[in-house]
Amino acid sequence: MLRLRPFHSFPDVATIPLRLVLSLVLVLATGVFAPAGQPGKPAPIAPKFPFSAATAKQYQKDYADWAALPVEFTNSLKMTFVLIPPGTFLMGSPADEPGRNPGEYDEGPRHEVSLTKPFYLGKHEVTFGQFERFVTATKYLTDGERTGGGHAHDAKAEWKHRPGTNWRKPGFAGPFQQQDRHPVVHVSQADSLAFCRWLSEQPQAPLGLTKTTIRCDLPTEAQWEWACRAGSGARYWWGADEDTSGKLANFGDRSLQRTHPEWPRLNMPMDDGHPFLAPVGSYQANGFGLHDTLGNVWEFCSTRYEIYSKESVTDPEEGNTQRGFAVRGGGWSNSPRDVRCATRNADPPHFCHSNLGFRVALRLP
Ligand SMILES: [Ca+2]
Repeated sequence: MLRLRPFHSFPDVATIPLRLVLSLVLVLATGVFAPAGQPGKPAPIAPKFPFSAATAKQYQKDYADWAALPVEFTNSLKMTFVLIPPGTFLMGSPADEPGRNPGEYDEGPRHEVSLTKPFYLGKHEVTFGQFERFVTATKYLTDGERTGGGHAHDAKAEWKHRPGTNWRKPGFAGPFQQQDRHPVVHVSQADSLAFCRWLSEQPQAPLGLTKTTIRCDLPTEAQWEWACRAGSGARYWWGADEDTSGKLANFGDRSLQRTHPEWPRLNMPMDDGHPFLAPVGSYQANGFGLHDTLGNVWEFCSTRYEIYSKESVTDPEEGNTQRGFAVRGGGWSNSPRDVRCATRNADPPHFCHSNLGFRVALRLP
């Protein structure tokens, strides 16, 4: 497997594969990076959807080898990114999926989406510690801090504007000790994009990928769902059934019920020990190596909510400008029906909530 060390641990020249050197030469000569591929060898063909987690992992490795890109790399903020290869999948849920939402945030029609470009996606949600480094460096004030607070739940699951809550004071209605490895919350979509702009200027990329050739952004909603599913056509990336192990995702569960006995929502049957946020990476990864795509916090996307097309679409980017930005994956407070791969919701660009965060996508040209 081609696997580079992080950029700050510069690899021995003798270990640099020739194709990667050629990529670097291309960058230096043209300022443009493109996966070099193997001369005369076509890119690996994406597996036919749906496919298993093992197939996803193998395809990811094959594509990385072909493109001379690392499957994973870690930047100077200790943010790890994984390569998400291109492919075609069915986005949305079938009409008979249990818990399907046909209302304001319709998941149908299930339709074919092709993503033609590889990209990198954060292996984890952006953490409190990473966001704190951004704020320390830039003196940035989040939307919640500027406007008097975000939204948070009380012990009966009612959420509303709670003055004084912000990314440093999430306002959970129970004991909570903030850790650097918790996902940051109370960050709006605008705050997330500000973090991405700052991150673009940081030394972070492996050899051959520089800030002139990659762009830090949020994933589009289609990129998010393709990456989350990692081949799964089922309700969850691990299959059709709700988790009973407490090892797959941080949802509303017995630990939340124990902390808030009057919590009215249906919770998962397991006890994962985290009534609110869990440190990122506490649960198993999906086939592409991503943690917490489902659960822990909802994640902002770069695109706005839009009613799905009935037709096949390629690299969808546009959304409905009258709607909010897509948020996906569900969070610590949610019921099983609201944390499926196809679950959709949307929020305005300056909205902040104690179960809403983000992960970063790196766009390749
Ligand atoms: Ca939990």
